[in-house]
Amino acid sequence: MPTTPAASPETGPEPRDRVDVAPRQPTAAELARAATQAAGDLLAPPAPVRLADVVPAPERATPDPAADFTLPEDAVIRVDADPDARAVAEHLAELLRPATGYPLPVTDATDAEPGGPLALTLSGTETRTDPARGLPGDDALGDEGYRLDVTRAEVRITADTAAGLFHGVQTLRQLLPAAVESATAVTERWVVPGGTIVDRPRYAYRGAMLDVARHFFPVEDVLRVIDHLARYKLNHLHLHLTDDQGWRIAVDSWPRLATVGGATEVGGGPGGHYTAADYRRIVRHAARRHVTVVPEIDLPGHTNAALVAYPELAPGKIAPPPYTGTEVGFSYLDPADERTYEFVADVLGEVAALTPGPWLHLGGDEAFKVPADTYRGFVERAQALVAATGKTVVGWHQLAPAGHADGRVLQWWGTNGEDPETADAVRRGARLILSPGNRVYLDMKYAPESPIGHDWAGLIDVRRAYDWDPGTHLTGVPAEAVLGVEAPLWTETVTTLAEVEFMLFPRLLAVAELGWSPRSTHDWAAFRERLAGHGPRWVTAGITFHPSPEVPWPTGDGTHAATRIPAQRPDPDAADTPAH
Ligand code: NGO
Repeated sequence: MPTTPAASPETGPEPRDRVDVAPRQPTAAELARAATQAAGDLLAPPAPVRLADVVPAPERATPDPAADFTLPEDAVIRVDADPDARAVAEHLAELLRPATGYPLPVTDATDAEPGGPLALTLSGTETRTDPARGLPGDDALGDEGYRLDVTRAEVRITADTAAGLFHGVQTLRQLLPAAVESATAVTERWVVPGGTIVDRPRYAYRGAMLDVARHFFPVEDVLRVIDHLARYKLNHLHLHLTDDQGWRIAVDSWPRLATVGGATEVGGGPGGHYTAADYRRIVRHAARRHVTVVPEIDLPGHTNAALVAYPELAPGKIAPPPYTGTEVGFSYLDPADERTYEFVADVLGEVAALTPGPWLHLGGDEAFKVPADTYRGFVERAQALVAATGKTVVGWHQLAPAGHADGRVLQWWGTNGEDPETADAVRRGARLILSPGNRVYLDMKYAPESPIGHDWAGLIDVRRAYDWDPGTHLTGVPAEAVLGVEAPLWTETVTTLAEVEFMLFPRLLAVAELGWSPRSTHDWAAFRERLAGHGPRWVTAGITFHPSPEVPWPTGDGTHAATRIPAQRPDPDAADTPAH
């Protein structure tokens, strides 16, 4: 029986509630019912959208109330003759066709035919910067920026890149009435508020993580999560692919990882894994939405599932029993055996070959049973193996004491903003992704009565997730070292897509705004107002969410829903399916 680990100095408080599975989890049906109940109050006809209502807040929005645009039924989408821009135009058409019922053909901007009123234009000025560093010059739109001009005659999105056009399309989507989220045609005046937006991100890295190891989520669920990220201009999906409870990615050279190591999950369910074709599908879907997949192979700890499949990798060469609980820190690969490094090289090589993005995440957290020197030696070899694949290392901040590897990025998940080892690694060249556990760990409960989630890093409702600054969060780390932010969703207590959405929404938007919007726009009172307008959109799109009492959701009678909706939680006595 594994023992409860002691907290390491940099991980903050003892993670007490990780010892047991949450006492009782709501079923998806319960969560959906709770959300729908709340949604009833939100389904009031929403007020007309204003240009400044966008989440994440744009860098600059200049409304022109005299210039509102109404989408005509015969609208045509005009786009430059560039395949990536064309793909964005097709995406826009796919977003608008179901609710409007309009045909919305996509045409080449150079066609002789007179153009339609929706135009996507590549500006042709290459003003890109290194995506990993800072903003472009004052007037440049850069790698992901865009300009949106709405006049009575047309809506035009201009960008230097297809990614910029894509983000502009997400803004346009939010400026249309909430009914645009309907899967079937509705009668509506499709008005876009007039004016101009000029917008670009604060950080190059804006992400969320899905733990598919504690509970396995099928490909379709992952695709939907990618759609959620893309809506709010998040551009990285980190997949936590391996852990004690399951190995989720097929590796040809070590086939039992998936077939044996993948056949378990928390609570004893059947688990599952992605074939190479599944994983490619995820990566392709993400790429089309300008989202980069960051695969994580968690090493050297969190490896029980791998050891079950290949006992030769275990210290003592004895197969451990499969693990379906939620303790951490007990398993590790044998760092003294050369076979371990062959294994690591094979796995990283295959995963890198399947991954078009630049990153490979090595994990590195909570290897409590590996002595510090041995751990450092292991990490340095693993970092070199990542470099040999041509990728750049990302790892949890426990990697900090190891030697610097070119470009390496540490992911901070502590809870107190003080970590001299991480600050030192930054001085030696590391950059940081910020995921403070007490701010953006989306597996934390919203409130004591939240039906699922942990609370070892505290309770996190929307304001707590929003009200901090990634640029100044860690003592001794200069703002330039911050590559961005990421919200991890660990899934010890999360078992279905509805539960995933319940934990993402609305906090995901707080993280999206911290990652994208200039600090000058940071304002809780304004954010909660803008956020409120998204409730009706999620209801229309069928997205489950937590109707936080901190947000003034719109209601039909003009009062704030938050004053009338009690804490929304499923009624445990009303279960129509058995608890897990
Ligand atoms: C920790 C731990 C994970 C847990 C998570 C739960 C990190 C980086 N390692 O975060 O294994 O699932 O907390 O909140």
